[in-house]
Amino acid sequence: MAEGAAKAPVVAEAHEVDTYRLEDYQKLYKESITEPTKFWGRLARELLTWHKDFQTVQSGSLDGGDVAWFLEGELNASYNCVDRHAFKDPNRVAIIYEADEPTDGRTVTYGELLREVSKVAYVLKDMGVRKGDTVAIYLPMVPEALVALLACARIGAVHSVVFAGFSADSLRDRVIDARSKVVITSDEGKRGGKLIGTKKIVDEALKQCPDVKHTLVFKRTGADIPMTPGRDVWWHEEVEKWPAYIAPEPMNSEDPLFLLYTSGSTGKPKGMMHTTGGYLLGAAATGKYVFDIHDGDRYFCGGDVGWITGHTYVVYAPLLLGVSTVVFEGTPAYPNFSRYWDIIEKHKVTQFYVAPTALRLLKRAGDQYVKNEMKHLRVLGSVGEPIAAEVWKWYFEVVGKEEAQIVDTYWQTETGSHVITPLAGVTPTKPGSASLPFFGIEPSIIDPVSGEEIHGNDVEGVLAFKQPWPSMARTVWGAHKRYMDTYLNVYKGYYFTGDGAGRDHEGFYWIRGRVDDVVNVSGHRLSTAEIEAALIEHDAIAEAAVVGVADELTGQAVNAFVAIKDGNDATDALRKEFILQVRRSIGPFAAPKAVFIVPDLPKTRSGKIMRRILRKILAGEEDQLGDITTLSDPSVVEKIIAVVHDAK
Ligand code: 6R9
Repeated sequence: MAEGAAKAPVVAEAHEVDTYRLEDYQKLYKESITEPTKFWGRLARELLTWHKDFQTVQSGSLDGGDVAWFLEGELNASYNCVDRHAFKDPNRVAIIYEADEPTDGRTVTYGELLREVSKVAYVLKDMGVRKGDTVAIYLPMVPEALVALLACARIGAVHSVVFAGFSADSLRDRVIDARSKVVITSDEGKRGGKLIGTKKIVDEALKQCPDVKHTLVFKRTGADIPMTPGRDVWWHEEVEKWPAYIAPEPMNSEDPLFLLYTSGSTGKPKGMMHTTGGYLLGAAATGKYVFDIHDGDRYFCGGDVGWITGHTYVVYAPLLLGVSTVVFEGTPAYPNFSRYWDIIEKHKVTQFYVAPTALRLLKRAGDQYVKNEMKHLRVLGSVGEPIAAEVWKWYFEVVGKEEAQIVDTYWQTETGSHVITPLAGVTPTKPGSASLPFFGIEPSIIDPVSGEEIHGNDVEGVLAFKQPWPSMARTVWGAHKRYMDTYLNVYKGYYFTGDGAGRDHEGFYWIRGRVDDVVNVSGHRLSTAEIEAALIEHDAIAEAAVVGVADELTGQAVNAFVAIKDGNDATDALRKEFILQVRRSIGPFAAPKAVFIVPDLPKTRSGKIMRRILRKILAGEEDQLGDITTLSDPSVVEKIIAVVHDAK
């Protein structure tokens, strides 16, 4: 179906689905649900190269939490992403590096990538990294970030990327939880014309990580930075020592490929574990069918390698399919608001993938920045948060000139790859709907009150999946019970997404957003509990409650309510300190947009904070607070309303 795909009509208003164009999808989808073994077995052999073929396509169940795919099969992720393309065509461009300064970029061919990955793999081995060990990666968006991931995969090490916007404390927690003994980083980063002290943050974090024996430091800017003797070594000096080819380690399909920490409703971030065969298949299959990736394409995903979008759609999907992937170090606003469009024009980009938050910013900046023709664009993807209909239309009309297909892709760190999404050129689209399930995904809408599945169309509830799929995360690192309790024990026999959703009269899905205490700021997933924990580390804070509020630019914004200890005054200086506390503890992207210092928080008699009341007050719906008589002190509500009004 991806071959010679017919352009699907764009449906601005709900109307009857054109069944003819959907026929291929529907046939394959049906097979993927009724005969998953046949479907995925075929695709796994078509899209991946196996060192040893598998016998058992799938075993285990959602119920048991023991899902496994392609059991006896052996393969290597770096072989699949690099070697097989390098052998065929070493001069093909693998990475198009767009540096922060538009003039500083370069390209890396598949042949060069193989050499660099092999050398770094040797360096890691020399540092004592063995199959199954985790390696922490704290790097900006440079080609070496991809090299680092693939070098780990080559020797069977498990990469654990930490987004380089995270604070020293967050990095420390992740290094300790994953028990990483090696950290790969850079001297500095460069983003939007500003320098970031990457290595400084690592040094700070490692003060409390005695088990880290080695750090490998990529020289990005050449800044004068301290190197700890015996621990820190330079990337460029180490790679010179080793040969340009090392054989890839054959890995079992179910061996872990990586950990990626994500926020949930409870305090501590979870290290989601993805395995090799199933994850790679999800990446390759969605790259092929959703993005319609073909040989010779130049593909650009604006996500950061520190998040799942960067893992699956900057690194794995495009490289598995042997095309060129753009690695963009900068921001959409530097040197001006045309940056994305200039990159697309310059490299004749065929697929572009970004979060709605960036689109909102660029739409607001004005259409005059989108002067480029961008005539090679075929697919425009959206990810990370719901895309409002007017932003969707702007993307389609102004960026895509009504020629490119919009794919609003819904998925999660836990799902590994797209789960509800249109297939470019195949699925008719409705602005604001992620449309239909990807192959192998059997969505269910569940009534959160009764816990029962709601059948039929025109229904609302929470979103769950009824069947295991290859790229689902297998566990939370070192905490399988937490994995079961968060995803598989909520509704027995289902995977629970944590999102609310509706299924319309044509069976299209509309994602409504999180139903737990997760907020989505600029497509970044944050836990309110985690931000609250950061706030109460401050000496002056007695209690804190964090809620997400709708924000025109960032989708949601973090607002914090804090009760301060006696002897402190509610000053602007103190509010600033609280914001700084969150920046230091988690990272700048988690900083509250507003901090309200209140005499007390609305709590039930059992002490549970009623965040619902805070949300209503912020939304100006003070007349719809519902029953507040269950509060231990209903009079706090008036006082909180007064504080919020004063601030506005
Ligand atoms: C890929 C990614 C996952 C959460 C998810 C949902 C939200 C992602 C979306 C979307 C509406 C879309 N989300 N894609 N909501 N429409 N197309 O973002 O992973 O960081 O784990 O976040 O993001 O709420 O549950 P992750």
